[in-house]
Amino acid sequence: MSLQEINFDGIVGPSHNYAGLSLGNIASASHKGDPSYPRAAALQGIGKMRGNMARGLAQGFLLPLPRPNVQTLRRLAVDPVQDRALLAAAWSASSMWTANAATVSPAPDTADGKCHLTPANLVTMVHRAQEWRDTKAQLDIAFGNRDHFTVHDAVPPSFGDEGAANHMRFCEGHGTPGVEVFVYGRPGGKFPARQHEQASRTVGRLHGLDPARTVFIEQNPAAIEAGAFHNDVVSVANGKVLFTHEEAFADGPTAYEAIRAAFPTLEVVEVPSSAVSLAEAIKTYLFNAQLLTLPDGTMALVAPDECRESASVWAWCAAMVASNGPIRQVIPVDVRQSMANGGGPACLRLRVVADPATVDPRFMLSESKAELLERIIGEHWPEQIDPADIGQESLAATVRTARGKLLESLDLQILG
Ligand code: SUG
Repeated sequence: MSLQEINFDGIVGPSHNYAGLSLGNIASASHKGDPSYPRAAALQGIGKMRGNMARGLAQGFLLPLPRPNVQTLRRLAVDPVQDRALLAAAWSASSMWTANAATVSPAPDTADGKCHLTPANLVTMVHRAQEWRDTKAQLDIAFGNRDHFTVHDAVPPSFGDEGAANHMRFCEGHGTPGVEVFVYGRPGGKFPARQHEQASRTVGRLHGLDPARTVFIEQNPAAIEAGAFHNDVVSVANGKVLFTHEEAFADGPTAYEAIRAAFPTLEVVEVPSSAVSLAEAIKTYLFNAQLLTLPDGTMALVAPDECRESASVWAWCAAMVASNGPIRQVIPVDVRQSMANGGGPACLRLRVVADPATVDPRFMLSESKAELLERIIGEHWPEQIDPADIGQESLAATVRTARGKLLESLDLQILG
C-alpha cells in the first residue's frame, strides 16, 4: 500500500454563472450579473490539473452535478420570473469547489484504519445545500472499495459543515498518523459563520479520530467579516507546514501552540499584516493555493495569477522563496473564471490520501483522459452565459446534454 495525496478537482459544470449567491463572499457579490464563460472556466480547471500531473502528482476529478436541479425548483416552488436568485441557485455549478465536497481523514488517522469521507452538508447557502447527496453518489463510486474507504452521510442540520475548506492535516509522511485541525467560526457576525464547531466535532467522532491528535481552532471573526468565508481563504497546510495570514485565527499564537502540542515539528510560515493586509490576502487569494510536496521533496505553492498583480503579495512571495524556507516555489495559475466567484486553486480540489490503485479508475486523470475532457468541453460547454439566459429551456437542454456527453465518455452514466 503506498499512500499518497491525490487531488480531486471539480470539473467546472456547463451552467457556471455569476449569480451573487454567497453572502460574505466578496468575489461572488462583486461579479453578480457578469456574463460567465463556462467553456473557458472548465478548460482553465483542466489546465491546472494538467500542470500538477506534469509535476508528477496524482490527479483525480469529480463531475458536475445535474443542473438545473429540478428537485430544488419543485421543492422551493420557484417562480422563474419572481424568484431569480432561487432559480439561479438551482442552476449553480458550485460543486466545482470540491474543497467543500467532503472532509477526508486518511487511514493512518482513524480508529479502524480506513480512509473516512463525510460529505459536507453546506446548509448555510441554499445553492450549496442541494449538493451533498449527489456528491455522495460520486464518492460512493470513486471510493467504493470498502476495504479501504468509508463514506458517511452528511452531518445533519442545523450544524453547518463546509468540508475540507475548514480542515487541515499535519503529518511527517502520508503513511503515518497525522494531526487533524478543524477550524470553525462563531456565529453572530455580519456574515454567516459557515463552519459550526459542532459539525467539526461530529466529523471527528464519525471518523474515529484520536482526540490527542485532533485540534479545534476558532477562525478570526474579523477574517470572516473581511470576506474569509472559509478558513482556506487565509491559510493552507501541507506536511509539517502551516502557511497562514497573521489574522487567520481568533488567537494566532494560541492556535499555533495548540497545534504544536499535538504536532511538535510544526513549521509556521506566517505572513504578517504589515507585509500583506488581510484585505489584499483575500483579494488575491494568496492562501487559497495548493501547497504541494513535489516528487523531489520540496514544496511549491500553486497560487492564483492574481497574486502577481499585487505589489505587496508578489514582493512577499519573492522574499519567501529567497529566504530558503520550506516553500521553494510559487507557481501562478489562471483560474480566473472560478476566482470571480470566490474559488481559487485550493477551492477547486479535494485532497484524498490513498493508494491510487484503490480508487475507481474512472475518477483518475491521465494525459489522454485530459484530452478527452477538453474535447467534450470544447464541443458541448456553452461559450457564454448571460444572467437572462438562466431559466431558458434551450440553455437547460444544452447544459444537460453537455453533462450527459461527459458521463457517457467516462462510462459513468449511472450518475445520470
Ligand atoms: O461557497 N462561491 C463559493 C466559493 C467556494 C470556495 N470554496 C472554498 N473556499 N473552499 C461559495 O461561496 C458563488 C456562486 C454565485 O454567486 O453564483 C459561490 O457559491
